[in-house]
Amino acid sequence: MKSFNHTLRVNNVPNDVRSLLYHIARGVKYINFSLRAGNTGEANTSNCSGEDQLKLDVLSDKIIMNELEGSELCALLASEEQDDLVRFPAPRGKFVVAYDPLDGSSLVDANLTIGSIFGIWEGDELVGKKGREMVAAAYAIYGPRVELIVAVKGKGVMVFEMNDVGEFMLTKKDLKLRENSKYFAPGNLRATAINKKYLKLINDYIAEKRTLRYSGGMVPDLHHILQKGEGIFTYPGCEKHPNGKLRLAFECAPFAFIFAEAGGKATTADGQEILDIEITEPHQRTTIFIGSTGEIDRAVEALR
Ligand code: AHM
Repeated sequence: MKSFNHTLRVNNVPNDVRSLLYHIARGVKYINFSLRAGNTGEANTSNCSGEDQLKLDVLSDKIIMNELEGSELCALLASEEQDDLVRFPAPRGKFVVAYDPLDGSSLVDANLTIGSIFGIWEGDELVGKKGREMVAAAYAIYGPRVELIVAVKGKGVMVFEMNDVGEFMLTKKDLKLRENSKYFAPGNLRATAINKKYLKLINDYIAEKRTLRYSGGMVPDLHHILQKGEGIFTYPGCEKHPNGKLRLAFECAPFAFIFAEAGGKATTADGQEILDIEITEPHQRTTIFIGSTGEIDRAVEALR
């Protein structure tokens, strides 16, 4: 039997972490149903980053919020879609969850693959935490198939696929990244207009006849790297946005945790480990280079 719960139990995932992940899996299932229902219109609201929200952004956020609140395991929730943190009154749970309920929502109208991302810490504060202190992280990918990828500290990366009755079943475990790669996923290419070192790095990849894989969705782009076992995703800053676009708590830290469990690496464009950056503000942004270790070292060196 390779059901979600059973797999986590036989891998000695602590009961409370397992139960929290179970609620996340249920939320992912409901988000998938909403996506398939096809209500892709705008909500006529914007989030704290000033981005227009879709009805699906709002609905996905509500689904995850309800699931996590219902778990009675959380002290604090931070959503990419909400300005404020949600704090639960005592007696409260022991976990903090930071999540992006629908990453890549600008791709929804084009019917491209999108995802949800979750980072889990113990405690009752998010500010002051580092990615390295996470106990688990997960992401869901809503493609032709729905998959939930889970990393629990020290237990590697597991892939579950949703079956036709909505259960997540284990399909792969112990995903590992090779040191070098032929794939590259270059985000924020606008930066090459000014940053000639970034332009040279990209031109070098092209000259080396590497394979481009970039969809504009962080979840599918990073999932491609994990599934193939190799690759690099780059998102440096630019003049207007020196820290890039992607958020530390909701996107970069959870992925850095998952990639570290797979033997990969994630740094800023300056070479600082993403897992060592302290969260000073829930919506703070960071540049990110993430993927096969040898590729990250090379890219950081190229931009030095
Ligand atoms: P979102 O918060 O609007 O969903 O944006 C996040 C997405 C990531 O999934 C992706 O890696 C990035 O934005 C792509 O940015 P760009 O449009 O600059 O290529």
